[in-house]
Amino acid sequence: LRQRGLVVLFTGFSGSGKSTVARELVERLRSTDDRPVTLLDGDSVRRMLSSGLGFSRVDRELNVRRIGWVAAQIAGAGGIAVCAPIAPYDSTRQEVRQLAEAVGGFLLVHVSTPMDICEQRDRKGLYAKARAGLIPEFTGIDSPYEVPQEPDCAVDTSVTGVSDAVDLVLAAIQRHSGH
Ligand code: GGZ
Repeated sequence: LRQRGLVVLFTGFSGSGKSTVARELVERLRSTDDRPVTLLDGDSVRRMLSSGLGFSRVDRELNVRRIGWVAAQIAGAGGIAVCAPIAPYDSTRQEVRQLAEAVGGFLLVHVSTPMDICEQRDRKGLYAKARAGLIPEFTGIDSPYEVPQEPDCAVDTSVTGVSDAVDLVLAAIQRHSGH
């Protein structure tokens, strides 16, 4: 009998470390789990699946719903989908949870790095641009981020290293699958 599939949805600010932790998680899963693993990163999804969408509430919801649908297809076929959009709206995250749980498992991982630290890091210079008014509707500045109240796992990359963060996510996956 084939194992059940799984959707792992990361959520957190730009620059919180979602992609870094998600990429490392994918590597670790590929060497420890029999199931095929697919990464749906914010960047590649925006380029390949959601090109043309902006950052209004409606567009973000549509983006995250598309990710959720693809992820549920993967989970339905017995795979693991690791997704790393900002996913700022609770209702959309719940929708993805419903879709995923109907075909496999679902875990919400909050990358809870505080926004002031993401802004201090400003790896891509986006916060500076947003503060200067060059990027409208920037999450945490003039677009909301709804903090998840009951994530399955929370990691703050300003206090936890990437490898320890991945350990915490893997432990949550173990708990979730009941061993
Ligand atoms: C937030 C933005 C914005 C605005 C461009 N607000 O650090 P990044 O660059 O690589 O990650 C951010 C990414 C967010 O896209 P998502 O698809 O993950 O967002 S959502 O789940 O809300 O649909 C950032 C960049 O795109 N970016 N403009 N206005 N982030």
